[in-house]
Amino acid sequence: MDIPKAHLVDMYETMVRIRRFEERIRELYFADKLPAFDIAAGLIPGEMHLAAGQEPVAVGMRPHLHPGDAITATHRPHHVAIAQGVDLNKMAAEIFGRETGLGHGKGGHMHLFSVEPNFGCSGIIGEGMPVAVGAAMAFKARGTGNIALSYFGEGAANQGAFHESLNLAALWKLPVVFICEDNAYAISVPKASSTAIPDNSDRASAYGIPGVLVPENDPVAVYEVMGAAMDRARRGDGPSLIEIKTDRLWGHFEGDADAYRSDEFKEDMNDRDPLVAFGKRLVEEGVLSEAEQAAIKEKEYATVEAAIAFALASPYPAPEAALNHVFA
Ligand SMILES: Cc1ncc(C[n+]2csc(CCOP(=O)(O)OP(=O)(O)O)c2C)c(N)n1
Repeated sequence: MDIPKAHLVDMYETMVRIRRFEERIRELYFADKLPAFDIAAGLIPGEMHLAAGQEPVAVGMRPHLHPGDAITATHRPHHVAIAQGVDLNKMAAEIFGRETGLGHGKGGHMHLFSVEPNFGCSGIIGEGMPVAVGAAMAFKARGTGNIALSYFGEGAANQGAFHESLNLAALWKLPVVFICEDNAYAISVPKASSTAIPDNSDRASAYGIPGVLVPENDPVAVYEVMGAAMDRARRGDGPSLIEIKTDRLWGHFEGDADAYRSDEFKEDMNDRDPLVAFGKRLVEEGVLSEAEQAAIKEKEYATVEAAIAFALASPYPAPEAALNHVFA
């Protein structure tokens, strides 16, 4: 692997932090919703979309980011937000609906917004793409040298916003990279039932921009492809479209019976868990020993616990603050 060791270690640490965060959110989400699943009950009422398995798509871009770059993500946003370095304490507090959260506890897990770093996401599918185009337009006009990244699912790639965003970004040569996280299912709908071609990256040619397919759910492959696309955008050569074949290890939302995916599909998917695979590869290539990986886990688990403790110790917003920070 012709990649600086510091970048490999950083990607591994970030993958561990993301996975642990998702595991702990999952535990606490269910803690008081069972035995009969009650979506409105508990510490985190409402839906929860977790990204365990999709860590490579998020960490691969991380070493190439510059301060001031903007990212938009989706209703499944935690991995990307963590990889960009969004404050974990404030993010956890937002998920638990607390006053100390990124949005003072009013946005919840699908509506995480941060100014520094510049991150946003939305429960509206396809919403982030035009927003990233707008950010890229501002960067170009101001000559900041920054770029925008837009993450979206393969289901969202069939929205009109996808085509409109690619067209304008290509026409105006904007510094933006579109990243399709293809986890093969949009809720319960397999990609082959919604999309006429197997790879969204092929759609790039319709807009005269590069389209690159990353067939492996592997941080190193993502690192290389994202590095080239981000450099290209930063140089002023315009946008790219990347499609990464990834795996959503858990249900579409927590509580999803996930009966639309066969046992065989799920077994194969779990056998290729990217965190396990990357850990093994780092041992084999002499980058990080098992003992070093165990030490990383201990450190990252403590970071996640501290964020959750911060959130749970924080107050809920006061009822009289209900209309503060509401703009529409
Ligand atoms: C505009 C809009 N239409 C429909 C929905 C309902 N919805 C929520 S998630 C989802 C599927 C998204 O699939 P994909 O884009 O592949 O992302 P994934 O869930 O696989 O990460 C849909 C249709 C929505 N939130 N917004």
